[in-house]
Amino acid sequence: MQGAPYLVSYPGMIKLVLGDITVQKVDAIVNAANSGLLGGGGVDGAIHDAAGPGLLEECRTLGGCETGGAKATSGYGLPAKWVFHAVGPIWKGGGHREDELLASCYQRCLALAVEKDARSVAFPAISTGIYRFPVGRAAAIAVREVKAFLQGHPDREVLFVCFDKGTLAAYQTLL
Ligand code: AR6
Repeated sequence: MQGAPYLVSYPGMIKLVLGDITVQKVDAIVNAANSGLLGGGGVDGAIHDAAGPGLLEECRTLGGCETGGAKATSGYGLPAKWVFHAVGPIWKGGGHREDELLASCYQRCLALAVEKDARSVAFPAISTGIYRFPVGRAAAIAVREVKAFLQGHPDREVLFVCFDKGTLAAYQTLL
């Protein structure tokens, strides 16, 4: 499912990729985790499988993470040096601060990118799978937060890695 990336030059660089986040050659990949940070299904399961058992061992030391937050670990067997484990909100109809909490995930991950000096960061569409956040609405928040970040950090590169064509189309409409 790998495709050639769509490039959008903003102040920095935004790349839109159809494919698997675990194979991306970037400094950091973002995981759509849950508050336990001990693995799960979806992209979380794929990242743990690809990284190997060292990732879960380090996750056990983190003490979980609140919704809207993110914590960093090493990448272990992944091409990426870092994994930023973000905890997106579960969609409950939109009246439970879901937008704000999702925006916070992107902000926290981008702050971790600065802290760890990760020049390139790949995001999955956080919360849009098992957590059922509407894809178009989530993509709009993701693009807004990344563009705001790149204004102040034009030397960075951000990838949106879409696992299916519907998700890709949502980002393409916005970019
Ligand atoms: N690469 C890129 N994107 C992927 C991949 C992959 N290998 N696999 C799935 N996606 P989800 P959530 C896409 O469900 O909604 C877990 O159990 C997927 O198609 O992974 O935030 C956690 O432990 C969708 O577009 O995450 C939590 O309990 C996007 O990644 C819960 O799921 C996010 O889907 C988090 O749910």
